[in-house]
Amino acid sequence: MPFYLGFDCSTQSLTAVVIAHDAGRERGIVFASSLVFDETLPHHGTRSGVLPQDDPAVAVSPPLMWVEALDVMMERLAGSRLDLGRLAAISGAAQQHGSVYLNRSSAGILRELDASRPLASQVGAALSREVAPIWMDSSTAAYCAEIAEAVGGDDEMLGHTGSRATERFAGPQIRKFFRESPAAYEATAVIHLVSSFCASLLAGRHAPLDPCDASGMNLMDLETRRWWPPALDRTAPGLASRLPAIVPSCTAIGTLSRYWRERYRLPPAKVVVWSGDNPCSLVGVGLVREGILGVSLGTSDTFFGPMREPRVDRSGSGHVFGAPTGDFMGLTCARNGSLARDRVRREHGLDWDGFSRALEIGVGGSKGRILLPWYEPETTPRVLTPGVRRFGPPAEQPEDEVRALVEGQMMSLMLHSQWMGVSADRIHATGGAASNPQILQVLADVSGAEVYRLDAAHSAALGAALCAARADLDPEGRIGWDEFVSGFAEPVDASPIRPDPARHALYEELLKV
Ligand code: ADP
Ligand code: XUL
Repeated sequence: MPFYLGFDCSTQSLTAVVIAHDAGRERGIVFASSLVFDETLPHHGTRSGVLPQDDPAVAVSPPLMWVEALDVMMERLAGSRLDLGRLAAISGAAQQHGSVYLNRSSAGILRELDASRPLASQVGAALSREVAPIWMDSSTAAYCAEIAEAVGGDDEMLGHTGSRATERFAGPQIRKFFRESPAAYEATAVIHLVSSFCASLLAGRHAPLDPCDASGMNLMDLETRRWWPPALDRTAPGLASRLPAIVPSCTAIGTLSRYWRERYRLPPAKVVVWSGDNPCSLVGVGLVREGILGVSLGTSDTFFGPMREPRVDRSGSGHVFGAPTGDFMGLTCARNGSLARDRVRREHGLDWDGFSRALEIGVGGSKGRILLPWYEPETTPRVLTPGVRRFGPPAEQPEDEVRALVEGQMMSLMLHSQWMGVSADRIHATGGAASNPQILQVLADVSGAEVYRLDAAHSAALGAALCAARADLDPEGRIGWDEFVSGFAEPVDASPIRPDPARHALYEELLKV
């Protein structure tokens, strides 16, 4: 049976998942491994995957860290007991919105990668910018305003691209780079997202984007799934020639380049277009048609669901992206997710067990306390001036603070997802914090929905592996997605975490606050 490899190059870590899939009944995960950037590659100097900055609005990461991580992970795979001769196709998911800038020699460098030398030692010469602005960056508000005005207003931008001009999206980031570093922009030949950058490393040539990730740039027309010329023209001169092509999700774009085949004795597997982590998670948690919603409690907290037709968020904080199934997805993303929980946990000297116990002891509704943990500028709702906001009486015990925090996060996610217009009675939860049943109980109580936990660590990488399999086994899309993902994207526990009706009623009241 063939193997399919899916990566997830996220903010804090790189994950690889290999599945066995032959479109029949025999299927399963045969390998999974993660590396945390700060721990495995400390010489890049990142904290939680991001380079420390004085300005809280700026968030950048070193692309060479992702390059090196791919090399380390392939070495791990090659050293595993897997029969990699069966590897038929590879795809990946990556944190969305981050942009990588390459110079004119990059095409030649990618083509000629030398298998006897580490990848990062060769790819450095292909970059026209040492750092990549990532999704946590909120430094482009002025450029968002310029672009929105030039295309005819935020509604116009929203109607065409699925999002109003958004600080972390690649378009405004590209405008900032063009305006503040014109010479470096001039020296840039190709601008990738993290997804297409990683795919290029595998294929040994500049890889295209898929519509799901391209819709996180404020540059693509959602309806046509092509670049939208008015946005391109108003973002930066000569941008059209610097962007990759857009090809349908789950399509093969090349074969594994000589570098990987010689260095790790891998077969000439198909390289399949990569996508964003959220679109891949959609598939990885089994949300292939409307009706169920997903929550990913990773570095960011995101709430998402499939949509047949794009319904945009007129209030401006939600997004519509393409979905790997060819439909659409709605998404709300809160930046102060796991890192905020981590921070409150540490401030009270708790480990995760202690944090969970605090949630258990604390009173539902926290006696009217709400904590909105905007330690960093927040994406949803849009808050450019960071700072924690508190409502209700001051906390007396650590558990008051912990409950007020998690409740505040979950209520905010629900409130700012109402625009999707879907009432969920079932939520699939994933991401690092989904391993915590007490956090999921708060989610169930706030939303009133049954919460099913999915394999916490691997949903995006699994979704990517499923896209790789789809490209190889069923490129025409004859098999329904439900059937294609069944057996993989299944809840970990047979029974869900159920909402408590009394607490749900309490949160309905608190939501008004
Ligand atoms: P990403 O993919 O965005 O890098 P992950 O989905 O891997 O992030 O989630 C990582 C986060 O999971 C960590 O920042 C940590 O705060 C959180 N986490 C890990 N274990 C627990 C736990 N038991 N309870 C709550 N949060 C947890
Ligand atoms: C979504 C978003 C984040 C990143 C990081 O819009 O910014 O979820 O994809 O994982």
